[in-house]
Amino acid sequence: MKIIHCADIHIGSPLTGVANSAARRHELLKAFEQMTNYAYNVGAEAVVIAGDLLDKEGVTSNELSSLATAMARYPVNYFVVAGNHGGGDYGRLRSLTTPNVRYFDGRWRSYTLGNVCISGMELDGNDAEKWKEVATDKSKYNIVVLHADIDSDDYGELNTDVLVSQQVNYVALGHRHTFMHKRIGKTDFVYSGVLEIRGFDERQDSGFVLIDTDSGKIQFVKQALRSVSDVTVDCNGVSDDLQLRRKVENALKDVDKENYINVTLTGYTEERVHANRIRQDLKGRFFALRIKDETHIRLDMSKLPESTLAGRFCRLVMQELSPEVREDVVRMGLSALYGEELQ
Ligand SMILES: [Mn+2]
Repeated sequence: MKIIHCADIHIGSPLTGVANSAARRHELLKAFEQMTNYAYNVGAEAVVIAGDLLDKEGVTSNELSSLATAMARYPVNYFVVAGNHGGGDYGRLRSLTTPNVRYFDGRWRSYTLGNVCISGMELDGNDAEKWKEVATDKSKYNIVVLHADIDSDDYGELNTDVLVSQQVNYVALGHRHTFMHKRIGKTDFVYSGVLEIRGFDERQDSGFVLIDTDSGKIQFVKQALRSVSDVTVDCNGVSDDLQLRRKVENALKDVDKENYINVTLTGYTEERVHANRIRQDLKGRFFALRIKDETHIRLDMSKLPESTLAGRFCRLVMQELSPEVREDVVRMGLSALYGEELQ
């Protein structure tokens, strides 16, 4: 039997600080819908969702209804653990979903689908007691669905010893946002990671896991509407902002404009350059663009005569300050002297 494991979808996330946040928020739903299409097309009988299907709060009725619509479309079973972001919104979701969607609660529950037994519960402060009553069926392939951290009890106790000794085959985990697979004894502990990244800070592959319970094969399936593209631009020898822009444009020629483009400027420039101006020039050409300036200035004293204020300032800095702080002081000092905005 084929089963899909996903988690950390965070529908309704406010995406504060993320470029095009409203469009992106809708794309989280699209990513979910795409996963349900995949599940049906690959012949999966169930999708287990190991927590954080919804974000903390503020999920709209439209989003909840959209989830219910996506899950009602095909004859596929869904098993949902809410996780540490659980709350009132799951009650609202529950009232909208069809009977093929089942929710775990504070006690162990098991569902049997053919030769597969799917168990799970919501972890809370009383986990030690609950771990005495793990529900599995040793005659079947056992999947346990939990939202927890494998290395700490901050989000509830994940008792790996009990799961291994109960010969659970697959532990479907949520909470960590990156795919991770760890085998202990004969038990596979797996984090699916996020279904879709939420912005620049998530640079890992997004997707879900396809489990084949007959062969025991576990496969991470990449799925991404957008991802982060890292581009490093070597700015050695650059003498002005137009040269810099040309370099950056050249480096971005082949990137997917629909991705999050993360540019880092490196090297020694001959003059101070202004990343913020390049950012302004390129505005609107990409779904989201970030430019980080890590260049250094090769300070050429012959271009800074002692007769000028800038020249005297730079000489003073070179004499008086340690190499570690010189560069920042020169950068800010010259900006101030030239009447520019400090960056
Ligand atoms: Mn999460």
